[in-house]
Amino acid sequence: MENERLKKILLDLEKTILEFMHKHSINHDEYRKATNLIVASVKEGEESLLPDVFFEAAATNIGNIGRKGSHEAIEGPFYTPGSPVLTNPGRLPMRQDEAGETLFFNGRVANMDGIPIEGAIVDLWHADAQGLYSQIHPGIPEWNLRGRLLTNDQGEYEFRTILPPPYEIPKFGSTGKVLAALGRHVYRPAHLHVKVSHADYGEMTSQLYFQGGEYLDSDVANAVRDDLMVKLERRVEPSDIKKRRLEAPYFEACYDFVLTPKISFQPE
Ligand code: MBD
Ligand code: FE
Repeated sequence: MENERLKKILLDLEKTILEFMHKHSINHDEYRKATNLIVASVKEGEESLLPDVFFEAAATNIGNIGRKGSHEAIEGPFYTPGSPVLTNPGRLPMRQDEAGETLFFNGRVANMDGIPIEGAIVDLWHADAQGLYSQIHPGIPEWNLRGRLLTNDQGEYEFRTILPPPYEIPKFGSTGKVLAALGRHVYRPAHLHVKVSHADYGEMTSQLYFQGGEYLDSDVANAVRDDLMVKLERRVEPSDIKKRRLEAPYFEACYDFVLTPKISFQPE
């Protein structure tokens, strides 16, 4: 079955690319430039970034058609499994002097009947205040701003972290060169990446954006959806600040996840 689908898709892909080449009279010089760009993207470590910027959102949108739980979002190129397991509420691993404003990210995981799911794993990762990801960009502690925790018996989770800025795609790598040729900017709006899983439910990948943020209308990866927006609440009340044992105002953002039952889905 799977091999039949694979064969059908590969044949159509080959046909589509050949038609495209004839349509645009792609000569050998241009062909080699294109294959060299792909080779260069691998050398630069952009082999996931390049396709993800252009095509991952389409795959995710197709997967969301008819989905009953919370909509999924692109994983992006920078997920690494096996991050530290934290207590709940927990604080993402960060440097002593980690730059950025404090953010509490919390919410609830429930099933489609609204019943809270205890023991769901919430796996969070995001960029630091410079827009850089640990394990991808050099000089950052291994698990910086990456961590997992388990929901409590109310299905609730809470992370303490810092507010990430918009993400800037490297301008001089292969991905940046293609974007420059297209006349596009290289930014993604600020976002949090998250995966939610539980043995009895289907794993989901999400990504959350902050209402009012920059580049929401022009995400270079075209992956923003209304149902992935969170409101960033700025807490300035002294009583709130004291309750959190902080010295300065902080941000809070909330998002609830709905998981779907585990089913094995076979595409045609
Ligand atoms: C990211 O952080 C990201 O999520 C995507 C899709 C592309 C580049 C960087
Ligand atoms: Fe990202």
